Amino acid sequence: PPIAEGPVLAGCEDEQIQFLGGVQAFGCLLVISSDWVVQNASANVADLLGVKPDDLVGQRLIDRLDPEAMHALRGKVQTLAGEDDGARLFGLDLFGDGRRFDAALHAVAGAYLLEFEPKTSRGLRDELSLVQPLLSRVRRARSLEQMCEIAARGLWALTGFARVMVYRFDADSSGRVIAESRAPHVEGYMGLHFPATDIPPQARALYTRNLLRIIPDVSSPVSPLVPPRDPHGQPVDLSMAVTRAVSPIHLEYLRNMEVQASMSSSLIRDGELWGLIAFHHPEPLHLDYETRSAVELFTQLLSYELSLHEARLEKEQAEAAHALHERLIMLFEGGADFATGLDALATEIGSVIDFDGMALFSGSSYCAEGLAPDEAWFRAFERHLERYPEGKVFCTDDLGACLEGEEIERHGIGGLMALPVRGRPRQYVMLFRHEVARNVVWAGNPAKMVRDTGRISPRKSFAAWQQTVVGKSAAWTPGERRAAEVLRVTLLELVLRQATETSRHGV
Ligand code: BLA
Repeated sequence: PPIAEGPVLAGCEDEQIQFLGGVQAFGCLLVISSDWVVQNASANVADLLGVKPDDLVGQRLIDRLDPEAMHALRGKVQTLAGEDDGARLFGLDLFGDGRRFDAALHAVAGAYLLEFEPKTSRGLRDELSLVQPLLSRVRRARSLEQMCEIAARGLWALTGFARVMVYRFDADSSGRVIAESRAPHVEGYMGLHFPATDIPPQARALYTRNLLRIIPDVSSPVSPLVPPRDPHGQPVDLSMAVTRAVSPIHLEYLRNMEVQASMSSSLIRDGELWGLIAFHHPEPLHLDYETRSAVELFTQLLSYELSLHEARLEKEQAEAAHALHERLIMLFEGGADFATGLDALATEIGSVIDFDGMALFSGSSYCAEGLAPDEAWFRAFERHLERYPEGKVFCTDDLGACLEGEEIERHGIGGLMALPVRGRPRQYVMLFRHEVARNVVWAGNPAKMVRDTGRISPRKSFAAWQQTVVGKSAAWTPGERRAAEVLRVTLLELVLRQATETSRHGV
């Protein structure tokens, strides 16, 4: 599909989102020196404290805050050991006037970030008490999809956001909505793919350190820091700040999505960003810090459960690959050749590796089933395999790139594995996968989707993503690659046995 021209979106990765120098309207930020003097204040202290930021800068915090609150803050500072450590205080009477605030403290380059936002708890419910039962439900789920569905539904009910999605990154950092819970009046994004550029690398890196962010209102004004720089003339690093003003490009994106409030929390596996839980609302929506912390805690626990689940799957897959070896030996040791047993072979391999079609090439004969090209295609493609080391599984999820500049049709194939099961003459078992772009459809009604005038929007993202995946298939997982190596050895063994049998019987 054609993508509307617009300013080139390259350079997304160059925006230094930690140095944007301001905060959102929902909270204030003070940069405090190690001896508790205010170095910088966000301009909106005027609204929240009735003090001009200039009048705060240079003052000792103790002259401004309630002594008890001050004591609590000092106590928390002692607990900040590592770089990205933070401390949170909920319901603090910061000024001794009965107004309650939620506060965050982070260490940054010899100073502290102190942030506070008025407590807006919706009252009666204790959100933390909801985390445990939700987690139990997640644990009882049978599949990863179901775990994510339960999580999305639970967080939808807990937070009041109109659309809650579990978004999973692929190996190329593009991503897909794998679970969604939403109000009937908002568009569904379930199953949609988005290109890597929608969440550029510096944002992904930041989100592995700072695990939750909220934009309660995309149209609210940004409050700059006063003065804009630290005493050394450097911009203040707001990486860990809770109130950090976000990238204007991203705000434009959200507006094009007709999203007025957004929140996301990071799903981490082995220190890497595995995915995000993304929250959208068509009107402004602020969740207080205590509730956000419950969401963040739940997301961390969910990350852990997802890791366990994937580790379990990988183990099962390794076991299945081993069992496949046993079954294939039993199935074919009688001497039945693969060509006549192709159905059985496909079923067996399919229990361990996902594929859409299979072919067998044995020097003189070629047979195929499912999504598989004909023998002429294979003959043309064979040159690629011949350049490849003999004893190794050839594997690609980007057939388009493989065949670039050649006259060979793809026939809707995006990925293939070729398992050499004999040297000379070469003999292969081939597994094929669909091109991903053919498997996906835009779930919403494109005409109804969004005002498509902005230069970035989900509609265009999706189109852009579709273009990037032409000629590609879903990635072969590490488990599948390992299984393919085991399988190759099994098949080789069977071929050798048959050869021995044949020669012993003098055929
Ligand atoms: C940030 N982009 C984000 C974030 C999300 C997405 C979740 C985190 C901030 C938040 O919670 O709102 C993207 N949101 C999505 C996607 C879905 C969703 C894919 O709900 C799918 C359902 N964005 C672009 C382009 C650029 C870009 C072209 O589309 C670059 C020019 C940038 N996105 C961008 C930047 C950030 C971002 C810079 C970081 C915002 C920040 O934290 O300051």
